[in-house]
Amino acid sequence: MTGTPDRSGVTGVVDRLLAVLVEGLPPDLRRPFEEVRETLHAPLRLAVVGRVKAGKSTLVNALVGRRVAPTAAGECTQVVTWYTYGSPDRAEVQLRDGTSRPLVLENGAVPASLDVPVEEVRRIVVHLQAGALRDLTLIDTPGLATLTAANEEATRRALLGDGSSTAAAGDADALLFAIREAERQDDFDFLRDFHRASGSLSATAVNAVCVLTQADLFGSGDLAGGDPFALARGVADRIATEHPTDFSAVVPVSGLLAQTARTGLVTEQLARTLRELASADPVLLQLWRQIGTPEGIGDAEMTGLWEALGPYGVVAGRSVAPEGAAALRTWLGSTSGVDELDTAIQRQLLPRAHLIKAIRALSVAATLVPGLPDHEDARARLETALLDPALHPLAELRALRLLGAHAPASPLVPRLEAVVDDPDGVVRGASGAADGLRRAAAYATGEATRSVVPAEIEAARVLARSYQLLARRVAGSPS
Ligand SMILES: Nc1nc2c(ncn2[C@@H]2O[C@H](COP(=O)(O)OP(=O)(O)O)[C@@H](O)[C@H]2O)c(=O)[nH]1
Ligand SMILES: [Mg+2]
Repeated sequence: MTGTPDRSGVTGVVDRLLAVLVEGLPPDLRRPFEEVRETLHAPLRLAVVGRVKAGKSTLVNALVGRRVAPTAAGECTQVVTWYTYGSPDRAEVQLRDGTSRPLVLENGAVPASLDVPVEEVRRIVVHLQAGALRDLTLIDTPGLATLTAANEEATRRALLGDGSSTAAAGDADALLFAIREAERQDDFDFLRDFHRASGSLSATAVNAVCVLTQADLFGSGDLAGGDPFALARGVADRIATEHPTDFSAVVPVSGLLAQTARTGLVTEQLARTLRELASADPVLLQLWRQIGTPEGIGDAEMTGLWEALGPYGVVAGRSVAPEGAAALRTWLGSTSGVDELDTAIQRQLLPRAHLIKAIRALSVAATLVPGLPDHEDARARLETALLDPALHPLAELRALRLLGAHAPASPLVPRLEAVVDDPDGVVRGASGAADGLRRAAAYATGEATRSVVPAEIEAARVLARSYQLLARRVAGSPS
């Protein structure tokens, strides 16, 4: 994944503001501000949330490109775990008392159980030299509605903060919502609870993507009911229609197939085994545990194949297997939906990472300011700073969020998205550059008077200012 540099200047402005606010203060008052300043320059923290066994850890492995998170049929992610870029590969357990101790990875993976009581653990941090983590820190969670209260509590604290002011906005910048079809109604109850509990961090189309997990298992388990991915797509489209304001995208994904594709499990040997099943009857294939493996294939081989690919992957993958392991990997990446999920993350979350982080930093700062000795002065400085034109992209993102909530079909949505995500492209596309941008500003101002929807009026005003600021930038630049 490639990061998008912050060309807007927002990060710098917020960073300087936070530094100025605590000038001359004692270290204990400065520390929380300094912590939040660091987050401005760190990769986006993307938390995977959802019910236990939704397939979160499997998805994390697929996105990281390694089988590093423990996955199991039972509940096994016990504590919140951060996967972050770093070299050499190593892990540590951070305890609630502020200390930390090294954690030995077992065959490159986080052990499924720890030698410390989970209540004492704040989080595990795993540093990996994995390209996918250069722009993202992935946070795996035990999941809400877990079997044990302690695990659920850990998830809530990680996402929603533990009540202390620094953690008030929680640890995550953005969310992947993992929803499993089999528990659909429950999952939406969960989403509602999450919204209620998370306040400012609620999932919105600006910072959340929904993943419909285990897409390979949709429909009837025997594959007689049709293509599970097509069924999953139908459900995903319906969720997207029903929740336009919650998610910027709803993507059906088979974490299992994605994990297999991306963690080196697709070998030529696996492709060969699959090829040998070419003529087997799909229905009998799925009964192999009861009636035995097809001729020439051992139990262990078949078990390995089944664990890596599941029934759909085995049956459908046979047509690709003759082309070899590389083709099978490509097919799995695309069929599993993980390529599409990557695209959603890269197009919808990463380009906005600096804005999402800045908004979060400012809201944390706002909660910290009342605790400062000179808080009247600090508040005034914070409010003045918010008027800086360099922070206009934050107003754009807020307007986009509002528009998403109240007028998702507005023609202003794509235009706001363009100024948020690709201001340079907007400048290039404006015929006559500065003049073109000024005309666009005038048009947007007109829209503000034509519309009767408050969110749209606000968006049009914000957009007019965006074009004006871009026009000023173009007119003022030397070229
Ligand atoms: N067939 C299939 N099984 C999956 C998929 N994702 C996860 N699983 C299985 O579901 C179980 C729970 O997965 P896990 O990732 O540990 O769930 P978590 O509790 O949400 O982290 C494991 O046995 C996985 O192998 C998937 O996409 N397809
Ligand atoms: Mg897990």
